[in-house]
Amino acid sequence: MEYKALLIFCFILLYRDSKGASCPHGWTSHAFSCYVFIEDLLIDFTESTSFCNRIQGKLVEIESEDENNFIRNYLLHNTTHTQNFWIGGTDAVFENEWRWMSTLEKMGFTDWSPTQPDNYMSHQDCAMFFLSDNYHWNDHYCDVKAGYICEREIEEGSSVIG
Ligand SMILES: [Ca+2]
Ligand SMILES: [Ca+2]
Repeated sequence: MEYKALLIFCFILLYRDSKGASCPHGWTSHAFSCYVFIEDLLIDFTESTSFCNRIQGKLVEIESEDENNFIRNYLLHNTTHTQNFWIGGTDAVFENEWRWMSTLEKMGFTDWSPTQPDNYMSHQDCAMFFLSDNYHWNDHYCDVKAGYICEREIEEGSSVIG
């Protein structure tokens, strides 16, 4: 009985969460994050990281297939379909040890294109959604200019939960 009550309570929290949660203007919500997709000002990996930090976010970090599907679908259907998009992951420290920038944690979920990462010419250290591979991931030269996706936590409104 208590277990059931707990389940209902969690459901209400989640429901309120999704109803009351909001993203800043111009950002798109999915699950517990807000995303902004930028393809009009193409910049390199380092510039993308600082740009996202300046707008209180981070270069997108993808923890699950669900999150990846959401972003890929967005890129395939809601962009001009002409650009690559930086992801906040790099193997610049140790070759072929891919980590997320904000935490330096090793990547769990990945969606590399079948032939990637190939570290082409021995210095491709930054991850991106690659247009030519139908927006699966590729490692590319970090100084290449591309679009980018910033991510930030969804705002809970006035209520503070857990
Ligand atoms: Ca590399
Ligand atoms: Ca590559």
